[in-house]
Amino acid sequence: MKLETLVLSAVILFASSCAQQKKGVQSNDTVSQEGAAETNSFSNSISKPLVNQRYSADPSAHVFEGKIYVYPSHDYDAGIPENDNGDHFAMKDFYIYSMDSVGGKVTDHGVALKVSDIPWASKQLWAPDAAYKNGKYYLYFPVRDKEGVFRIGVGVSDKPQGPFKAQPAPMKNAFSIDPAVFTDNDGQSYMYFGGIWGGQLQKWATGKFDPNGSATDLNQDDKPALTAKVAKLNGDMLEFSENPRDVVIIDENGKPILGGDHNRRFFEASWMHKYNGKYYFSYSTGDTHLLCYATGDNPYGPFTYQGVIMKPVIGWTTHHSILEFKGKWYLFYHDTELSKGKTHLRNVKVTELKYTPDGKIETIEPYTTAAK
Ligand code: FUB
Repeated sequence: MKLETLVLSAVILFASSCAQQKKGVQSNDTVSQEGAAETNSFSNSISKPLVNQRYSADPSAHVFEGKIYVYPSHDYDAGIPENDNGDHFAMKDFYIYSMDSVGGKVTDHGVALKVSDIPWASKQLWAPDAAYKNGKYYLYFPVRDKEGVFRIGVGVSDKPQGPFKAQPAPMKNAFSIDPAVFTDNDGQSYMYFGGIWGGQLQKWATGKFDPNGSATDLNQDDKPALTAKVAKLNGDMLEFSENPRDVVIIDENGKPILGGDHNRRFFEASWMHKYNGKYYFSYSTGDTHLLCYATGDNPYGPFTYQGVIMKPVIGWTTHHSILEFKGKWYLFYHDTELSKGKTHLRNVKVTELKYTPDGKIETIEPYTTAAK
């Protein structure tokens, strides 16, 4: 085991033992500041939580009307024990935030959409994204339908902060979790989506939902890994105009990344951005907790694996977005600083992202190595 892995494991163990020892920590979405002194595992975080009044995760950031709008999940404690299926992520609504500048005041716009307002949904409102076209704003969200299958829906609003009115049915041919919408310079929008394990992508391996499909991935370590999906959106932004395609990530030899390559294979949290004419597909590796990226020449790929954007944060999940604002690039991400290490109670953060002259992204360490 590498020294950095040992150090990180020790930090995670310390953080979760603090969380377990702690009495009377928040029981729902109210963030307790009590006991902050014992959280020195986070004292070397490179950035502070953006939102302190409630938990927030999976931040999708966009510039709308000259401001940065952040569309996160809203974590709360439903009292559901942690499992590999992600049942403890039981979110039921979205709150949206905006800011005039990174580091400036964060405006809380309140509730933008609730599970109870989505006619076909049952539970688990997971990571959203947003887009703009022709005077309307669109909020894309994954949620389980009444049969427990994750599908992707869309809500519409006149304002970036909502409230959003959900369409009466999920988007056709959209499934699994973590929608991310990218609009290219020609105005065409694409949705990237999917996530394995609790995100159920492996249950769609045949193109149809198989309730008896594998609980994790394809269980074929020597075969190409499951991929995220991408599809063009219609002009009305409410449906796809084509069947979803595979987002293939290849290695330096042009071969697809294999299912057993857990440090590089796609798990969840797709994001697409463009830098100097190249398409950067980024994602989480899930059980190895890395944010990675791969580059290509067009929105469909294939994308060649390039490296790690961010090393593991404290907390199981890692999920991000990448945004250019006033000439600088930023990584929005989350960790579990406010809950002192509880996997399902996360908080959104932001830090600057830098490129090397050859277009590589410099790897970010979320905690500095200097102790206290
Ligand atoms: O927030 C619930 C799930 O956790 C998201 O959909 C994943 O990306 C992971 O962050």
